[in-house]
Amino acid sequence: MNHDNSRNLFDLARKYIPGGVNSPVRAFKSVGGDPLFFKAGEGAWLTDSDDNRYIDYVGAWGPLILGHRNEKVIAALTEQLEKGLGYGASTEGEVEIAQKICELVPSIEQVRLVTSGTEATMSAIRLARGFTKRDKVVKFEGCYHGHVDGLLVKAGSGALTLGEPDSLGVPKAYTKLTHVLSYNDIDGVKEFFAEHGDEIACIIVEPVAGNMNFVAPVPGFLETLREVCSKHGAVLIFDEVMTGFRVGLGGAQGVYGVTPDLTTLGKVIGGGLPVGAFGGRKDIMQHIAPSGAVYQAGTLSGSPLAVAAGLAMLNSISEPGFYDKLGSQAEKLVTGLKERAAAANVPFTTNQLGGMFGLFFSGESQVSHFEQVMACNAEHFRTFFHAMLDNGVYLAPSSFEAGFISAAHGDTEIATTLDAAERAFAAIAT
Ligand code: KE4
Repeated sequence: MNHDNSRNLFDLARKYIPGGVNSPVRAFKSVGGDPLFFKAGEGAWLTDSDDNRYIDYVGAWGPLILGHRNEKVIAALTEQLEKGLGYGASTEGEVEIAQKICELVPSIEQVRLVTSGTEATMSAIRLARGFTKRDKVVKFEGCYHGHVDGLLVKAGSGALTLGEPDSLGVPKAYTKLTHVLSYNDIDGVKEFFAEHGDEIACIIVEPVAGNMNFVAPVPGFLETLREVCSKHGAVLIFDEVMTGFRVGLGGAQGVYGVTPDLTTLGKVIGGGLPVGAFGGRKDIMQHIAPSGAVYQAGTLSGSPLAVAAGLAMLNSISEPGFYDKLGSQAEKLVTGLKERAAAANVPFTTNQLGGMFGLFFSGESQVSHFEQVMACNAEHFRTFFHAMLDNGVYLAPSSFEAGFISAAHGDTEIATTLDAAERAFAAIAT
């Protein structure tokens, strides 16, 4: 495949944009080589700047659950464009999407729209601190909640689990208020809360972790988080920016039957445009300005264009059978991949839930902990990633990211992907 235009664009981009990208994961750092520049998407397909075409399993990192340029989303945007781009004032669409979100996610009694997942998680944590009048928060190693200062921490040493800054520019004063526990470590959570529970404002967790590849909660893990938060008066925040409307219509909380106090959303609810949201128990949300004393604001919050796209998407995914079909296509994909890896004698396993999946070059039968993710064969992933790219399949350019399928991924796309995978696994086996 010819990538001259992407390469020339990347050279120019690095002159004007740090690292040549507007978000680090796009730079192909962990897979090597220069990043691709794309110019169009249609259904399950992407076209890059050299007119190469790929079946897309990134889907703009989750939002495009209907595929690129879904006709209903485009129609809704076109209609709104005739009326204007935004007014800096309330619109009927904002009420409609708020009502729709509250109907689809019963734990959300009130919701505030923002313009990114980071803004949603940052605001939810400020709200939890304001509501509980406590400062300390708990997160889990391997979970990512956006580039919120206090959450850019790596697991501290020792039992105190105090967070160490994981980025320059983050004051230690911020991260020492963040405790980092191990995902799926039920006993560790119980021990920590037995000692510190009454100091904790909130737990923030990805109910299905999609930023350490794809790791599902083990039975009892989410239930334990619910128990310790209820017992100690801490707020349980499910960060469903990625899993919301992705793993099921009611999100991960609907799949696992565990009710958080607050939920953060993003990606799918914007239909591909900039939207985030946080919402939950009305007695907590009431503390958000202007009804309460926890300040939060945003110029483009509730943008009519983003709301129009989000509403069209939410209405489409609410149709009966949508997730049955999405999940069965994803299952076909991961089952076929495992079969081809086995045929090539390549150690490989997968996780999958709804329209989200994880690929692991690991001999483990099941990957459920951060340590297992870290032990995967990075070299095999890199070889696989580039072989798939050369065969017209675009996977997330990092072995720590989840994959996403859309309603536009039909049997043809799955079959073409599996043919490419057969060649890619062979490239590893040699
Ligand atoms: P944004 O601020 O990027 O919209 O959302 C942050 C965020 C919050 N919570 C979860 C669970 C998330 O997955 C994210 C962002 N996800 C990444 C993909 N792993 C976005 C891709 C990127 O950083 O470019």
